[in-house]
Amino acid sequence: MTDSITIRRPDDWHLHFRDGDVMREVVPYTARQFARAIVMPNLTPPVTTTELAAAYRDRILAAVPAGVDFTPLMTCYLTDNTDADDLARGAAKGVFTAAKMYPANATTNSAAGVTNVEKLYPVLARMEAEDIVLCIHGEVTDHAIDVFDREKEFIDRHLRAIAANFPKLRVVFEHITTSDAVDFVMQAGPNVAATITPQHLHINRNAMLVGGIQPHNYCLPVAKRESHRLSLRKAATSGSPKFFLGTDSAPHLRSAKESACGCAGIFGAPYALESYITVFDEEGALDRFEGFASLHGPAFYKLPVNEATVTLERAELAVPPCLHVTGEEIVPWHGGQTLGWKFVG
Ligand code: OTD
Ligand code: ZN
Ligand code: ZN
Repeated sequence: MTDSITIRRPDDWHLHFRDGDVMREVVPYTARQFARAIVMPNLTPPVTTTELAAAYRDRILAAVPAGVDFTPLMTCYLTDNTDADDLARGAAKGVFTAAKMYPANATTNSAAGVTNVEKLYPVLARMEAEDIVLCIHGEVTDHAIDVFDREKEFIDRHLRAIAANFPKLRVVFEHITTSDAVDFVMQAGPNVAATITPQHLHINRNAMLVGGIQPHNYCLPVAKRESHRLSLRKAATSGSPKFFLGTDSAPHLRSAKESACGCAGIFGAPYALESYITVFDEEGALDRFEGFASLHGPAFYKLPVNEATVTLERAELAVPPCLHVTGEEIVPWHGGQTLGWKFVG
């Protein structure tokens, strides 16, 4: 039995840091385990310009603990009014690593997202020409569509067309939750990839709805039925370079989650690697963990792999039931559970 594993230092290809005091307190959790992270731009107001992204990047860098090597990779929040020239300039200057498309109102702080995907086509054409990565929250927001079907519907209504119209555009289908998404990504060209969160590998929708409502298992896109979870586990542990790590860590205080209208989002950053490696261990795929965590993402983003390494050991890890951010309680992913792997450093 493998009791210890050392891999190149991983990156988190989908993450929410927020801003201000919360950001300052959550950055160290990510910087402890990851060398880089794709930072989502869904602040209020959203990060829509090179100038806003550069300033946000500086605030994040100021929150990285001394002596820790961590690089935030910034994204541009696409809207109906995105200035493609500014996006291209920001990408050329190295401020933007990608641009993020949210259908308006698909998830937390996405009200300024695009109201019509096709209207964004001129911007997508420019991104294809400049080789800028497009990250997509792939769910339709049509109220007539059942929340459990919104990802599949997005593929059928929009994603197939985007892939067909922009055959060279690099697209990351973020936080996929269905076998439909796995199938779509598998049959698409090498320019289409996906991130997978730890929660969607661990839980199905029962974890949210059985035995009382479980707000700490609620995130968007919502967890689906078991067959989808199994398909995600197969994809993540398959060794295919099309799938890589993206926690979608999205911190909300306990009070905001345990509410009559609880916020969507799971704070996965603190024990992210322990969570993912548990899945690879259960699937007998520890030899494929490094690819998913540390190699496939850089290859897709055309960035160098990290030179440093991290080690995880087989050991009991009691995840605290709650942590504190800005003096308030926040429940981490796996809070109160015991895991069988520990991040050593
Ligand atoms: N999902 N919560 C958030 C974002 C993600 O769709 C996402 O990327 C958030 O709180 O920012 C969530 O459930
Ligand atoms: Zn999203
Ligand atoms: Zn997210």
